[in-house]
Amino acid sequence: RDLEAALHEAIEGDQFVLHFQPKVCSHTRAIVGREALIRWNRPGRGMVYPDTFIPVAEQSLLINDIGRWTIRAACEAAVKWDATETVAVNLSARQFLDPDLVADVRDVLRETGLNPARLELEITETALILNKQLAATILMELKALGIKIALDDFGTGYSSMSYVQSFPFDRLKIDRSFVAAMNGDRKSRAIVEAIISLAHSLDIPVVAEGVETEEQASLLRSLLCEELQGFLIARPEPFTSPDQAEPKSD
Ligand code: G
Ligand code: G
Ligand code: MN
Ligand code: NA
Repeated sequence: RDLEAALHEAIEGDQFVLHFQPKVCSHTRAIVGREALIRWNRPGRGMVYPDTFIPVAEQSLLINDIGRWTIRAACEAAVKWDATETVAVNLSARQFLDPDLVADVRDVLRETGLNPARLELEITETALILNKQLAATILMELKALGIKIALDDFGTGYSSMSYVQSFPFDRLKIDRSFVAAMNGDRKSRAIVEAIISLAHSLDIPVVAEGVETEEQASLLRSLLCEELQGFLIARPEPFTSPDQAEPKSD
C-alpha cells in the first residue's frame, strides 16, 4: 500500500513532529501538563493529522515504531520544560500490547533522565478488552517504573465501570463528546456528573477534554473536575523551549 510505504519513509526520514496541548488546573488555569499529539510533515502534502495515518499504521508493526519515536520525542521535550509539568502520550491498543513496550519506556526514561512521575501514558478501553489478565500485568509493570496511566475517552467504551474498578488508573479523561453536549443537554450533563463522582469516590482525578467555552469550564469547575483541556485554553502547538524562543524586544 502506498500510504504504508510512505509511512516507512516518514520514520526513516524523520518526518514526524509532536504538537503539545496544555492541561490546566480548573481553578487557577495553571498548566499542569501537556499532551503530545503526533503530526506528519509529509513532503509536498503539508501537515497530516493522526486520524488519517494512525489507523493504517495500526494494521502493521509500523505503529510500534511510530509509538517508540513518540515516547522518546515527548520525553526529550519534557526534560526542557518546567519540572512541575507532566507529559502525556497516547498509546494505541497494539502498542500497549507490544511485548517490548515496558523495556522501551524504561530505556527512554533512563536515556532522557526524565523523572518517571512526569510521564503519563493515555490508553483507551480498547487496549484492555482483548486480554484483561495480560493488560493488568502490563499496567503493573508500567506503574512499577513510576509512570502514570490515564484512561482516555472515558464513557465511550464498553464496560467502563469494571475497568475503573480493576485497573490502577491515575487519571480519567472525560470524552469530549460529553463535554460538548453538557451545557445544552441534561443527559450529557448527568453523565459528566456521574463520571466525576465515580472517579472521585475512587480517589482518581478527572480531566475534561474538548473544553471550548467558558460556560463549559465554569460548569466543570463547579462539578469539581480537577483539570481542563481544550481549545478554550489552547490548541495543540509545537513546543518552543525558552532558549529557542525569539528574544523579546522591548
Ligand atoms: O489532534 P488530534 O488530531 O491530534 O488527534 C486525533 C487522534 O489521534 C486522537 O484520538 C489521539 O489520541 C490520536 N493520537 C494523537 N497522537 C498520537 C500518537 O502519538 N499515538 C497514537 N497512537 N495516537 C495518537
Ligand atoms: O482521543 P484524544 O483525546 O487523544 O484526542 C485528542 C484530539 O482532540 C486531538 O485531535 C485534538 O486536536 C482534539 N482536541 C483537543 N481539544 C479540542 C477541543 O477543544 N475541541 C475539539 N473539537 N477537539 C479538540
Ligand atoms: Mn488523548
Ligand atoms: Na479523547
